[in-house]
Amino acid sequence: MTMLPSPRRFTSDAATGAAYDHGAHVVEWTPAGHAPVLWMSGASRFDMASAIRGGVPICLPWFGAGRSLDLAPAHGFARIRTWFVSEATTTPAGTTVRYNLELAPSEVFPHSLNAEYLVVFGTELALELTVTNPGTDAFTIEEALHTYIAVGDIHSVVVSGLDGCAYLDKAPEAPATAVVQQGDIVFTDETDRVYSSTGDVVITDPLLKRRIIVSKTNSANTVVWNPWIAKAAAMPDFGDDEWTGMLCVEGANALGDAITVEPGASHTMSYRLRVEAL
Ligand code: TA6
Repeated sequence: MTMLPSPRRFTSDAATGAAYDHGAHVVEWTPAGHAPVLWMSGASRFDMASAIRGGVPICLPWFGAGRSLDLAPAHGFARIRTWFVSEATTTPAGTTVRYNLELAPSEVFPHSLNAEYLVVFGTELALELTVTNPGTDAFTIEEALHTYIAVGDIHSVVVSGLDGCAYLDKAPEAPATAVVQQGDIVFTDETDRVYSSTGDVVITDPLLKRRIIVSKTNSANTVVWNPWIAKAAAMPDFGDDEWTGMLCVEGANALGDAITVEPGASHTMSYRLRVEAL
């Protein structure tokens, strides 16, 4: 098993941050005056064959097992490939890192795909994923910035901004058809939902005395996930008791909102985090 080299670490007046070239995987963002915003598992693997557990995994060119429900690796290749850093500049306002990836055609995804990922570690965390089709045939992708947020205790967290939005519930024994969110989200069991939503989402965390605002562009879906007890215990790279300290709120284009990219065209999805003290 080939272990990963150390991550790139960045410090500016605005924030500190860190990312691995493996998966262009952001693993830390701490804006000045706040506690770390991203969650990392203490059981994460750091080898070339595995996805890192926590931070911001990039799901591409499919989400989960894909729309056909039979694709592997889970969440696609991007998070287990080494990305190339084409720019890394720091000013007092923050650090900008530009990652690039060229995916060659494969049996499971028979298209060349180029991706560029812009990360700004500033007073906000700004992420921008651009997918370009260099080939001669259109292709369809799913994508997600699968962000793990650190929370004080999931039992006291409230998520607002999704009231009235339809969602597909992927939790065990959930209905196969979409349901509509009623009010804010509170967490009492495994929660795994793909919402149809383009708007901002607010994560209110009374224990850490902060709210985190998630903003997106060109993202039709917001995914909300906490594995709860049984699923946390079933994941070898996730500590059995870690589920209370994390929540995924992801910007995505998945399932029926997959994106078709014409030859020579590009699609850019953006995702931003902002922290406010309560
Ligand atoms: O985004 C939520 C989800 O699709 C869950 O169903 C769960 O599988 C999670 O992603 C983590 O997936 P991973 O392949 O990283 O273990």
